[in-house]
Amino acid sequence: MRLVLLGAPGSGKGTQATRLKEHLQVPHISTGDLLRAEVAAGTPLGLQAKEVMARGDLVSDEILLGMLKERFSREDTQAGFILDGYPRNLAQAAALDELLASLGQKFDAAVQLVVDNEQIIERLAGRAKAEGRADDTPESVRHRLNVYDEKTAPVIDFYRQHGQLTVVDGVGSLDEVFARIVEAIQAGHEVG
Ligand code: B4P
Repeated sequence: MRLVLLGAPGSGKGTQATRLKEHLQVPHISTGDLLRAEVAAGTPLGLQAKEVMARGDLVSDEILLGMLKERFSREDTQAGFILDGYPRNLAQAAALDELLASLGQKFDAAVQLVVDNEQIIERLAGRAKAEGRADDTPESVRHRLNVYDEKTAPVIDFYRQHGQLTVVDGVGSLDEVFARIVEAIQAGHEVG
C-alpha cells in the first residue's frame, strides 16, 4: 500500500501514520520527523531549517525533495509507504509524481484528515504543554494554519480534481479515526 496522508497541522497525520505503519507493515515517512532529526543532529540542513520551522513556514522545496529522494532510495520503500507531511504545495505534488514515476510507482490513495480549526488549536496547545515543540506556540500555530490554507489546500483540490482523494473525518477518538481510515483505504473508493 502506498499512501499519502494530507491534512492541516494537528489533524492527526503523524498520530495515525504511526498506527497505520503497524497495520500495513510499510515504512512511515514523515518529512516533519526527517527535518526534526536534522535539527536535533545540528547538521547544516538542520541549522537552515530550524528557524523556518519554528516560525511555521515551509522549508524549501529543494531541501525537501533531496531528503525525500534519499529516503525513497532505501530498499524498505519497495514494499510501500505512508507519506506524512508531503506534499505541502503544488510544486511538491508535481515533484512527488515525478519521483514516483522515476521509480515506476504510483500512490494508491491520498487521504485527507478533516478537523476544524478550533479543535486543531486545542490539540496543538495540548502538545505544546506535553512536548514543548518550538512550532506549537499560538503564534506559530496561527501562521501554520494560514500557510496550510494558502499553500497546501490547493494540493487537496488538485488530488480531488484528479479523482485521487479520499476524505476522512478526523474528529473522534484515535481508534475511531484509525478505523475510518482503514475502512476508506480498503473500500478504495473516492469520496472526495
Ligand atoms: P509536521 O511534522 O508535518 O507537523 P504537523 O503538521 O503539526 O502534524 P503532526 O503530524 O506532527 O501532528 P498530528 O496532527 O499527528 O510539520 C512540522 C513543520 O515541518 C512544518 O510546519 C514545516 O515547517 C516543516 N515541514 C514538514 N514537511 C514539510 C514539507 N513537505 N515542505 C516544507 N516544510 C515541511 O498531531 C497533533 C496533536 O494532535 C498531537 O498532540 C496528537 O496527540 C493530537 N491528536 C491527534 N489525533 C487526535 C485525535 N483524534 N483526538 C485528539 N487529539 C489528537
